[in-house]
Amino acid sequence: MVEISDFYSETPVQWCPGCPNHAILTTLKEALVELGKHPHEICLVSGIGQAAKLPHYMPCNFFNGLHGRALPVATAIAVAQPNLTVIVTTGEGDCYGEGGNHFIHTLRRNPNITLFVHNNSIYALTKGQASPTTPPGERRSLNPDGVTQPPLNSLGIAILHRAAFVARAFALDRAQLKSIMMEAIQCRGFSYVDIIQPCITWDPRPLDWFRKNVKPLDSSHDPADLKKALELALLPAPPIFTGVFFKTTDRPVFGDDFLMEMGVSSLVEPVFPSDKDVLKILEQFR
Ligand SMILES: Cc1ncc(C[n+]2csc(CCOP(=O)(O)OP(=O)(O)O)c2C)c(N)n1
Repeated sequence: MVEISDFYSETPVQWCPGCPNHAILTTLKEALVELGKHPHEICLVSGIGQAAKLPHYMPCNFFNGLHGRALPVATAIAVAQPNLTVIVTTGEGDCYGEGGNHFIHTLRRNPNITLFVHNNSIYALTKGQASPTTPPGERRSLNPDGVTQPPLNSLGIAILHRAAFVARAFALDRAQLKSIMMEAIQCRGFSYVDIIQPCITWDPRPLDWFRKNVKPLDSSHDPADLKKALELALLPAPPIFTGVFFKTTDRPVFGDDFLMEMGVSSLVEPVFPSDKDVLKILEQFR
């Protein structure tokens, strides 16, 4: 049986005390425990940013690469070893800005991976520049007169491309976040969750602004209804709606055909080196 202590890591967490990223980290661990996933069954993939540091704080397999480039790496890992649960953690700058091209093409491909975007509408690691989701009029360090361009409608784009699972959650609603995370991880195909993660250091809006303006979708919403999901995603914010917007199982999963043609279930075998071997490998980098 897997326990929350199996996900304990000694690496000191670098986020500000009180940052909602801590809630996302704890909730992800709880979701994985509840799903019975062991750390060695998981591969976390990230790019660069505060959000992208999350894999450092979990003792799972992980790949931390270039800014914006997590999705193609994750796609390759999922195809090469379909038995791994592949999860991408990223910021909205990393995913919709630097990695915007990969976001779009991953939607087209529909690989069996889960994407969690910590959306704080700010480039937090580099100290407060506007990001692709900063609301118009908001002042950021390089936009002292306020942002003039409209934010990217990432949920709208994902629904339009019929991603397997499209949802938005709120880092401070941990019960809803956990249930959405569990559903996303269990869903086969590309599961995408935009997580509202207010930045307590650089965002001029206080946490209470988010508590007031983030609202769950009406429980009558049917995620199979693409047209309604798109309508909801196109509504002007605030309020910022959370919940499962769209779900479908009718698209082929990227890599399935290829593996079937090759007559194999994975391209690589998992290797479990002993603790002693791992320490020997790590010694080279000290
Ligand atoms: C190619 C490249 N461009 C820019 C940077 C500088 N940079 C590092 S992190 C970052 C912003 C990350 O923002 P986001 O993804 O929103 O994550 P957050 O820090 O807010 O969690 C930027 C611009 C970089 N490292 N590489």
